[in-house]
Amino acid sequence: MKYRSIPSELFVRNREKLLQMIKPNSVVLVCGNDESPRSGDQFFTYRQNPDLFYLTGIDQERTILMLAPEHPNPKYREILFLVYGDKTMETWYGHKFTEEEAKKISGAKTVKWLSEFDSILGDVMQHVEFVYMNTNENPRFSTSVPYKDLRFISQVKNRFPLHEYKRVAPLITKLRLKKDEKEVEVIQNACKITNDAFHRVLKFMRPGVMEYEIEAEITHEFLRQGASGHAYSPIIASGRNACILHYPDNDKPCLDGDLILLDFGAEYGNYAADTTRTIPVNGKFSPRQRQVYEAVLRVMKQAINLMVPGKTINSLNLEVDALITDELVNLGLLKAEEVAKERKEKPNLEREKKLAFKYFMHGNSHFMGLDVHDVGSKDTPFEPGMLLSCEPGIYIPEENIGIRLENDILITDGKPIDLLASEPIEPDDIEALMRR
Ligand SMILES: [Mn+2]
Repeated sequence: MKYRSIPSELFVRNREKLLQMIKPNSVVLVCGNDESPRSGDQFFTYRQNPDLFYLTGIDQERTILMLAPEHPNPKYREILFLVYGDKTMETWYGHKFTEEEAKKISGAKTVKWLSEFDSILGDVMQHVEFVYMNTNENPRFSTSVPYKDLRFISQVKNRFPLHEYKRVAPLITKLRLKKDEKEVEVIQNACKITNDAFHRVLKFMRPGVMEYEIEAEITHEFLRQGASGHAYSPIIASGRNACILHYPDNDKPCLDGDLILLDFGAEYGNYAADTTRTIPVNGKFSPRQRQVYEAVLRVMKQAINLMVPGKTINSLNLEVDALITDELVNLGLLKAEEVAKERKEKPNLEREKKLAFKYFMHGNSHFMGLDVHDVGSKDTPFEPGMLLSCEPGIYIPEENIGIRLENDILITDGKPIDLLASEPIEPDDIEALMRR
């Protein structure tokens, strides 16, 4: 692994918490991802299923976790099934975990090879009534490709059609939403690496460089610090491209006088950081750019303080819309009378129909964790330990301006904690760092 090992106590604790949520007479079966085909004989870089990782810490393909806490044989109560690394396989593809290594990482009591899975499953199913299995219930996820969980479910169900099947996803979602201290430490490191990459960009930036050269600078810093890479495809969007929210190209030259929006984050130990900064290509904001920038920054500072227990993403969005709307009036983009009319006559208007939506057309926050857009819904009430982005923006394509600022905020009982608080954001600081 490129990252410092995570203490196995985290994964032991996660499994204990999950077992407290299941019915008696149950088995839990959670599988890891298999390799994803790329082209020819190649696979995409491996990425573990976040739920399997959350419960085991095992970063290896095709791993299966089986929890049957009431099984009469204590050795069958908690089993990790792993790919067996034989000589030929290890010669070509490298090391696979040994039994001892897998126990050390996960704290699991029993480790077996996948070749034994079918026969042990046959035994365990004799003793249980309920079978908890996993699917990806992330509300943002939809695919027509039958992924590993679905194939695993049909394999088990074909063999044991009369057991009662249950969803484990809502239970794991509940757990993943609230971060353990150990998780926060890992995320903090992902944020530190991301911040370092931003400093690198501030030194590198000048008119004429290509957007992909900036992407390369960021990637360089990520990899040299043990990150597995980007937590998502980085958005390096100069000038008007910044108004394309998920701009994927990163292939244009950065022009003197333009702003450049950078939305990027390191993935470290499978945890994501997620930041956005918008900086002047030539190192100095024009008066208008600075005016819009300061408006977004004011909103961000206020929005962070609104991120307290009891709020939801939906309720926070409405509050941030109001802040943005006031700024849009000050910037001369909306008329005060029209805003006053909207507020008075249509106080419950949906976001998409509001005046402000023309210039701020995305949400302010998403949950974060093992996925950059992590589990949890827009109506999940915030609780201490939850981690969310805070990312207001103002986009004015007709002025070639798109500004978004984004930090990662940990909800607490008191004041929210900004995990990216030390990443430069004040316009004077940005200009000073770019001068050097
Ligand atoms: Mn984000």
